[in-house]
Amino acid sequence: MTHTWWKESVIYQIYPRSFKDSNGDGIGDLQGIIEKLDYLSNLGVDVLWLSPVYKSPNDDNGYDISDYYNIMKEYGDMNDFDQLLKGIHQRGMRMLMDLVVNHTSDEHQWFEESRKSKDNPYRDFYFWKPGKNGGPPNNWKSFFGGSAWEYDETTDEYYLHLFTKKQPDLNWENEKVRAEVHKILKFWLDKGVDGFRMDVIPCISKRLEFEDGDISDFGKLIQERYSNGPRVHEFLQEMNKAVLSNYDIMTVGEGPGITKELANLYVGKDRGELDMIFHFGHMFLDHGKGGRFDPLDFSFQEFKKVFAEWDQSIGEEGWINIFLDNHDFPRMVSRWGTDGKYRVKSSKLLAMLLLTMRGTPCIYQGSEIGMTNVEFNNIRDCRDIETLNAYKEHIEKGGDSEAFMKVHHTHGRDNVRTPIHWDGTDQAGFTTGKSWIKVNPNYQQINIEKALNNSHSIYYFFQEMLALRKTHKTLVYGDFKLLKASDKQLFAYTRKDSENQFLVLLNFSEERYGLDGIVDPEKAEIIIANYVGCEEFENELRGWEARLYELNA
Ligand code: ISL
Ligand code: CA
Repeated sequence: MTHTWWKESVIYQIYPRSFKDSNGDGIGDLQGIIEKLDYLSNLGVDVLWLSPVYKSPNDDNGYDISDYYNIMKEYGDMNDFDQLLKGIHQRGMRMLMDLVVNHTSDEHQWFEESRKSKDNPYRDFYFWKPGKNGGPPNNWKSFFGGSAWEYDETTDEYYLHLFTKKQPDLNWENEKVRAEVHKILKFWLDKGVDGFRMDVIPCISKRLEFEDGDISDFGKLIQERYSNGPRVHEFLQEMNKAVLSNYDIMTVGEGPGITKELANLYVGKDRGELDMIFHFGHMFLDHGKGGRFDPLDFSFQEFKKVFAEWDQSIGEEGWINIFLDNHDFPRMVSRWGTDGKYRVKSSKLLAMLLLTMRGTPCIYQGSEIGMTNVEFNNIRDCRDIETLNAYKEHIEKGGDSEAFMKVHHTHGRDNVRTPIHWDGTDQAGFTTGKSWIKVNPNYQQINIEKALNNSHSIYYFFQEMLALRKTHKTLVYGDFKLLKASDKQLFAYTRKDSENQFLVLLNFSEERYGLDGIVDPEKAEIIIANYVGCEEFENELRGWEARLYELNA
């Protein structure tokens, strides 16, 4: 397998709005990130991915861009950006920008022109259609509730928006649109950024028949109607050839709707498209037909199977990301671990999982100290447009508020968007003012200052795991083999290449787990574990215990 810096890197995702506020307005900003660069560099991550920092009216917290060449006022200006980029590079790290080009804001100048008249030169930058039988052109639903079409009086037509109505979809069929996207890429790459995370990239090519879909199953709708459209590979290859291939960068596609069977079409080494994708195999496991607010049970075996099957499908051909949470999903410890008594142990266990699989791992801000989901008792405390829309729909259908808030607590996006806990002072040290979204009340117990003062903290476990991944390239490139696939408690696998072999044992339970026949103490040496003092071999794993062994043949 070819070795590259982007396979050997670990990404850290920053959600700028909630990372660190430098000027007391309650909103995180670029100077706030600059203040904390040493913290990030000491953790040992290589690449910082910034969720969008471009000018935006913030209907979807920056995922609705109104000017791709300017910085959001609340975050600072281009000088701050240049300073940030320089600070990142000075510390030997790299920066990934978030590229959101499936749609723009409705306040982008292109859309403002486009909606003016049917013959406006920008009309074809978006999808406009006449209504059908007094309603929208088809039955497509937006990711965030309601129809994916919005009626616009000025020209008596509907425009397409797969996300909110303030996020109209760009028409990639129009080569002027593609040329504009190439120009944006070039602008930021020439500034020196090191790559892009591309938002909902499989959705850029639309199925122009605009056929009705099966809206009773949202996952299916994404796959059959929204993702992997007929020209997506052509568009990506064109973009790669025209711009990306001229730079030594890293490109990461966000891939809702990309199945493991299709993945190598995007990331196969000879395809000339993307370097890697975030897949949603595990992230959608507990989403029912109605999406995230229609939760489903799933088994631990299914969870393990996702990783094993994806690894197999990608093989030596392509590359993927490994992630357990991000700004769109609940906190990893609350979701896959447990945020009660075993919070610290299970956070470390998940850190081991994240950092010992094949793929480029991505750590979401705050998870390195085991931040948890947040109890929002009142919808008035919620900020996410997806949540607000879903709540409204739920209540209109006669649903009960408490029931919704319960699901929100385990599935809503605001869980991961509250401020980072820098210390135990008021507002968790995030701001000297008042935060734009509530602070998780557990900030006195869980915060970075405390973590840095405790050598057994989750933070230092991450740091150690990151260092191990740097030292042992087998953990990056080695073959992944799942053991005991049907076991209901143990996640076990080996990573192996011609140089070395590692065994990872993760006990996903409070119950003990016997290791007879699994490890031969004569042939296995513990490299790191999440219980202190388990250097001496013990033939069972304790609650949420995680061990990494080096095996000698
Ligand atoms: O979270 C999802 C659905 O509830 C995912 O299906 C989907 O990947 C996600 O909504 C797409 O995410 C990206 O694009 C959105 C933005 O709101 C997200 O924050 C971003 O990550 C629109 O730009
Ligand atoms: Ca600020």
